[in-house]
Amino acid sequence: MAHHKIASMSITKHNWTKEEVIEIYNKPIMDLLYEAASIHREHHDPNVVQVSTLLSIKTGGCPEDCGYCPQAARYHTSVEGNDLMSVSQVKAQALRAKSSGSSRVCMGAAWRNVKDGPEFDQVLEMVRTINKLEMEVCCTLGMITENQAHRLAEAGLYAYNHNLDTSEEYYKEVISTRGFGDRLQTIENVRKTNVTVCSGGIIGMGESIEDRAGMLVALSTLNPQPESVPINALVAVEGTPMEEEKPVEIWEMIRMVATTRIIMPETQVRLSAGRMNMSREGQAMCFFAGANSIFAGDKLLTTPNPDVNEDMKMFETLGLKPQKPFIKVSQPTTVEAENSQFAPLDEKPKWSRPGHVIEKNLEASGKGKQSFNAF
Ligand code: SAM
Ligand code: DTB
Ligand code: SF4
Repeated sequence: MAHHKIASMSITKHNWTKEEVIEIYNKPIMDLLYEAASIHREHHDPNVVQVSTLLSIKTGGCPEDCGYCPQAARYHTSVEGNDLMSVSQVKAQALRAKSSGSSRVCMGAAWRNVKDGPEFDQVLEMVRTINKLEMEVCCTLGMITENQAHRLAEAGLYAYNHNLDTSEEYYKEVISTRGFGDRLQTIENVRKTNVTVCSGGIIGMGESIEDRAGMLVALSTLNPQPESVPINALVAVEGTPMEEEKPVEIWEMIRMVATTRIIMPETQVRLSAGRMNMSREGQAMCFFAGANSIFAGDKLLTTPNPDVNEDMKMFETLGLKPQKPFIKVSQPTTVEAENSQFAPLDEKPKWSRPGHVIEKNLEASGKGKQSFNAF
């Protein structure tokens, strides 16, 4: 049996085409689920699900115009901005997350990109602190340079999250303040270190199946493929340009998860934002289709998420076990600030600013409303 299992191991393919991915996505559900579940159990324990806790260490006031995001300063959402959290606050939250079964803390900051200075130094200290708690540490801080990636790696960062979010074509309809190429560049910068890459996207933003496939092609042709791929269903937040988008159907989520699993067999596929709208049965189908990670805790970054006790009850019902930390990749060593090999370079990287007009974004922003009225 064991021999058979090894002989049938699918080899990771890095040249998926959009047509091939669309064909997989559109398979009859029974065939799609069977194929995805089979590949899933060749590469992972199907009864183990990794649990991450999100922590918004710097909320709101972001200068970008991402059409889905409640934290963009230009949209009128109910998100209240906060300054960077203290290291001791972060430590307390990480300990809470650990005791509720999380193996990873993912710290998010509403930044366009990281700037060298006291705030980044404070984030590095948060990374050191959480790594010393024997938890995997992930950060999502916007664009970073190679030097900043090395400094995060030295502090003991396990993963860096930077989503492609959608296809290169549809990206232009969602964000005008940076380009798709900037995302790829940051992922490349992370790849120069031992930090693992977490990159995925959002469905339900009005994109086509072709766009979903395009995003998956962009992710799966990265070599190596990202160690984790979050699949988010849009949380349509009032005040954002996407406030009126219809919630995605559970079948779309199942298809997206299954397709991701088939084309990226080794990756941890994370069932991310949008679980508030999913039944347990729907989520179970996603786990069967190859999702093997979730965000736990009653809040994502700014929007609600299922209660962690309810999630643990669901795990019990389904016979799922939370994954222990450092199973896939060993724990990084933390280098203290005073022993760092990488001094800040105070670079001024040339991230792009396409600046094209996205009507929906303009209308939703305060400025847009004023100029709209002026006509
Ligand atoms: N500012 C950094 C950046 O954009 O990379 C990090 C934080 S940002 C909030 C991280 C990710 O959250 C985005 O790339 C997007 O995939 C996801 N996200 C933001 N708002 C969302 C929403 N309303 N629904 C689903 N996912 C969302
Ligand atoms: C990811 O792919 N999803 C998370 C995490 N990475 C940073 C964020 C989801 C945010 C949902 C909207 C909110 O709560 O603000
Ligand atoms: Fe800012 Fe990130 Fe939100 Fe875009 S997704 S507005 S960069 S916090």
